[in-house]
Amino acid sequence: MINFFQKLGLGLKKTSDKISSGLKDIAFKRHINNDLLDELEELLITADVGIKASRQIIEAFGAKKFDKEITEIEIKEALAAEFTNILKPLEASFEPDSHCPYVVLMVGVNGAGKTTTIGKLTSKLTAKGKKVTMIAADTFRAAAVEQLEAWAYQTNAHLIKGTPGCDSAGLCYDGLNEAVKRHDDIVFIDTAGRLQNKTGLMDELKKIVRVIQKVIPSAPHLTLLTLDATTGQNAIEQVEVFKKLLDVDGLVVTKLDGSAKGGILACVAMETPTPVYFIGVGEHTEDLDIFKAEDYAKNLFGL
Ligand SMILES: Nc1nc2c(ncn2[C@@H]2O[C@H](COP(=O)(O)OP(=O)(O)OP(=O)(O)O)[C@@H](O)[C@H]2O)c(=O)[nH]1
Ligand SMILES: [Mg+2]
Repeated sequence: MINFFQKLGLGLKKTSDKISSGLKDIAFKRHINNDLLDELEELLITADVGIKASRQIIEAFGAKKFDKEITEIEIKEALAAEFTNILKPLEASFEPDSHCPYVVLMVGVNGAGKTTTIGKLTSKLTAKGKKVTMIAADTFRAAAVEQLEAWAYQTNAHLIKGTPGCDSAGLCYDGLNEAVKRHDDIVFIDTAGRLQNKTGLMDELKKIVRVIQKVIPSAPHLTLLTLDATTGQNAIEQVEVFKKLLDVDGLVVTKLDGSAKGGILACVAMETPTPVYFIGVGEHTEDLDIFKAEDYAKNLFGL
């Protein structure tokens, strides 16, 4: 069975292939001069690394390697090292402590991967003996509740669901009280997907936060914003809008498999630095893992 590093490599292959074929065209056995640095910067921009991050990476690279003759593999290694420096501050560790329960609020736009991420995380946690409750706060769509219910069944988690169309904040209030009584370790609140420009639904999130604080004043202990990596630059706007509304503690970046936009995390680091708790490279439990800057950067450059 392949490990997560290899999966990440396969997932980021579209991006790394793009970078590799671009490098082949421009950089084989050449002296590092200003023209080459410009070409490398453009190549990074086309991989969604973003203008600021691309410039910073190329400046740092140029400062060390200017006027040297360098092979393609050395270029990749040097660029990956600079990329790691940019991404390193985004690393985060998920340590649900003994808040009894530790409450995780999952937010994000439609289809980003919120429910799936909750399912994958729960699967890992219940396997370690943790008691998990999931609250199906997406009360609009029956299919949304069924989807979470399937994960709850599969992972031995407790599910709290309401009647169709019921008030999601009220459901969170009741569900959290129940989880406290059950002495659960962790509660995941699965919210409905909401586009960042729909104010009604966005306000509802604030209401959920106010209501759960009536049960546990320190909750939510972790607010995670799920981003779909295939959305590219629009992800930056999503982070900014959700941050204005909520105390977003960190990100989950999904669908890094099949995305040619693997450079997007560098943009996040430069434009709106936010810790990345997990990355997803597929639909199954083993396709989610913590974010490691160096592994990510190496895979991005096909190393
Ligand atoms: N390839 C791939 N698919 C993923 C990943 N994460 C989630 N998905 C798929 O993306 C689709 C949407 O995921 P959901 O978890 O339902 O997304 P959501 O944010 O809960 O969506 P809404 O509740 O509709 O807002 C599902 O088909 C998932 O299986 C990933 O890392 N890679
Ligand atoms: Mg969902």
